[in-house]
Amino acid sequence: MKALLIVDVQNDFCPGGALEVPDGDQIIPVINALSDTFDVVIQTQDWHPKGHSSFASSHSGKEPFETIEMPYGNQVLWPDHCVQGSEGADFHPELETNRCQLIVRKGFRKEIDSYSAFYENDETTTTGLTGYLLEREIDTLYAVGLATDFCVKWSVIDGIKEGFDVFVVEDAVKGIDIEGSVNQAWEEMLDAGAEKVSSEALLS
Ligand code: VGL
Ligand code: ZN
Repeated sequence: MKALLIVDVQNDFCPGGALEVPDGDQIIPVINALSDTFDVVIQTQDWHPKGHSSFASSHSGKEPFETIEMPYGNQVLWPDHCVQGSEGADFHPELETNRCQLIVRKGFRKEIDSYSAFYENDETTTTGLTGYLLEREIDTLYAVGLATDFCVKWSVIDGIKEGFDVFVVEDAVKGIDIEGSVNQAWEEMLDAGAEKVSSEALLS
């Protein structure tokens, strides 16, 4: 059984949002077309409390996109984004969400960021997604959404580590791209065992 995993298609990651991914909204029609063809659709939602430790504003003297050392390792600092209950945290209004069966919220612990749909950035704290997928007898994931170089990448790599077959739909993901991080993300995902696929191949 296969599932479509839609990562973080939220206002703050789309043009005009607090942490906008260039052209992030352009993938939405592709995702909507794909989601019609899947029996299981799962979404993730970045969902941070105010003052989250991944926000540059929580660290004096730090600017967005600088990095700091956290107890669990290196962490990029971000503009405040996807604050719980804010409009920026809402799914983009053009995203078709009615067929979604599960929403995995992540990043809700103040002290740990969480890029992946499976594990927080300490690579130990689970979101519970593996258990859900196993109980629903899902063995194959098709990953789409934002951002290629952060939440998509980590979800894909963790999904493979958890034993799932993972396809990444190349024209249904977009990245932030900090110093070549999108190309690097593709290399890491493919090295980990992900497969690249086009929406055209899936829809035909
Ligand atoms: C994301 C940075 C911070 C993402 C979330 O969805 O890729 N990136 N929080
Ligand atoms: Zn975030």
